Amino acid sequence: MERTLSIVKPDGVRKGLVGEVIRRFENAGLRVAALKRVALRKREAEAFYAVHAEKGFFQSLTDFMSSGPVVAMVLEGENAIKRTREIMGATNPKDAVPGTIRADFAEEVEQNIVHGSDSPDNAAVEIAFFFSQREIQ
Ligand code: IDP
Ligand code: MG
Repeated sequence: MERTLSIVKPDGVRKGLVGEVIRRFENAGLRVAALKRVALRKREAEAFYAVHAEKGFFQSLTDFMSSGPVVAMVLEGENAIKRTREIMGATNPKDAVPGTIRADFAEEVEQNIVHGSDSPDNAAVEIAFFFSQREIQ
């Protein structure tokens, strides 16, 4: 059993893809252990993506991530981190395998619909960023 943090990004919420994204995770056998809709402030988006602070796209990415509400969730299951990222597809939708969320719904690398943690350590930090212990069942 493993937990990961996924986010339907502001473009996914604007396009009405919250249910579709959750459906794909649930169809793969992942369980939604926590869920919330939240509007990130610019500073919060910068903190969440601090690992990318030196990248050229950091300002644009954090503007985008604070441009509207997101839906954050904790997903639970065997190999949840790897499986969530497989269902999401590659970062750049041009490289993503057809049938993945990013291949099916994203048009460009920045506004790519969905986030998923990339390691157990990052999953723990990212889950704690959005959820308190009592919000995770
Ligand atoms: P990931 O979301 O697949 O883990 P990361 O490399 O961790 O990809 O990048 C975090 C997010 O930053 C991406 O999901 C995407 O929104 C954005 N991003 C990544 N690379 C680029 C880029 O080259 N240009 C613009 N935005 C990017
Ligand atoms: Mg990443």
